[in-house]
Amino acid sequence: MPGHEELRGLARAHGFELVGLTPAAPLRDDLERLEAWRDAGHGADLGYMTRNPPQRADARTLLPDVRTVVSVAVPYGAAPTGFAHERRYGRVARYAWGRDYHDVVLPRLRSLGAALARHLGGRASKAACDHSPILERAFAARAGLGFVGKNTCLIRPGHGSWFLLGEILLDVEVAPEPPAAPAMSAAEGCGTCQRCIAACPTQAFVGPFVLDARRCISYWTLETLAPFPRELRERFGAWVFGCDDCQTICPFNAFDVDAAWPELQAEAGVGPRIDLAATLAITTDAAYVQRFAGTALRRSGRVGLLRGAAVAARNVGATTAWRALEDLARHDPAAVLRAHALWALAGLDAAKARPLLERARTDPDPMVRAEASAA
Ligand code: B12
Ligand code: SF4
Ligand code: SF4
Repeated sequence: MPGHEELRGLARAHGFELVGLTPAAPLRDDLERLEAWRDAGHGADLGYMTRNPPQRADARTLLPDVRTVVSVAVPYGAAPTGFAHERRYGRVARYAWGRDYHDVVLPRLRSLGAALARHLGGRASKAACDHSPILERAFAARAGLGFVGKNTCLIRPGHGSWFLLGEILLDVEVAPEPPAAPAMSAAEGCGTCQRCIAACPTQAFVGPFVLDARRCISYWTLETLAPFPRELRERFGAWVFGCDDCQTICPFNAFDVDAAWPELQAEAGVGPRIDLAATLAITTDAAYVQRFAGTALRRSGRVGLLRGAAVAARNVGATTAWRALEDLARHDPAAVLRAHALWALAGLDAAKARPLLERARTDPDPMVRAEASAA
């Protein structure tokens, strides 16, 4: 059986520099935490993680004969602390600047999985990244890749948290590697720091290590097509896709890290910002797919992204987007877009928006009528 150095060499040859492995025994403490999170309603409608917690804490859900979980961390590059919206741009979280990471990470993981299985004499391997129902941070922490911070992100001292996680499940046992340094516990890692909790613009942390997705900008902009809660909208600032605020503030992220692969660099995708007027002028799904093909933004769909772009337009004072917002408010078939466009127009210029708001009082959709009344 090859040694750990040989396994690392194989991983490196596939582009994975940060690798750890752990026996596949189910996660116990993490299962309790996941259940508590679900029971408190913090998981919102993220059904695939909350439906059956014991399965999420047990890698056998994905590969019945699993014996070893190999975790990888893929740096996507550090995000800057500031953002120049110039009253016209919406902000994209760092992990989504380049090509869609699911498309980039999974094929390499599968190919590494096949190579590892071959070398170790296994029969099967399974690759997972993000969408699989498995607690990726918890397995990665147990594999020694880092510790879970109070912002709930996996942090690796010396690297920060600007990385994605992926796993390869193997049906062969690999003796655990002796740790290079003693693993840092969550309490040791963060110490008395609480910066991320204070920095969250929507106060999404109910306490250290506990995030309520129902208040998180990342959840609202990525995971649901529902209307944004009115009381949170102004706090979304310029964010249109994800949010990095609880990571940029973290002292472990106080230095520059490069993206591991060219596909994850800004030049390969949409980069740090999108023009709000141009985005809000996208009227068909086909035009949307063409604009955002190959990037993670494609996953929100036209309605999901334009809803956030309307809110950002008001928050940054993007009067350049007035025309596009007016068109959405008048004609868009999606009620959620008509409603969010009205909210944006009312905030940009209440007097000028009045005729549109009056008109919307007879809109066929109750959500739009309610928005017009509230404005
Ligand atoms: C659902 C989800 C979300 C939700 C909920 C996030 C959350 N914190 O729960 C939303 C949409 C809000 C979200 C946002 C983001 N996400 Co997300 N998300 C997921 C997903 C699919 C499941 C997470 C989950 O199960 N949450 C439930 C909670 C209870 O579990 P958990 O956060 O994983 O925590 C477990 C352990 O870390 C541990 N733990 C928790 N607390 C404590 C406390 C102590 C003391 C200890 C020791 C351990 C511990 O126990 C928990 C298990 O119960 C994972 C992929 C996956 N399949 O795992 C990606 C994932 C966690 N997301 C990721 C990313 C990149 C993000 C964003 C940075 C994207 C962005 N820029 O907008 C933000 C970060 C927001 C944040 N602070 O978490 C990465 C994280 C990489 C990293 N370095 O940690 C993952 C792993 C995807 C990937 N493959 O790379 N995400
Ligand atoms: S991603 Fe943004 S909104 Fe969500 S917890 Fe972090 S700082 Fe708060
Ligand atoms: S900001 Fe402070 S408390 Fe939050 S994760 Fe980083 S070190 Fe931990």
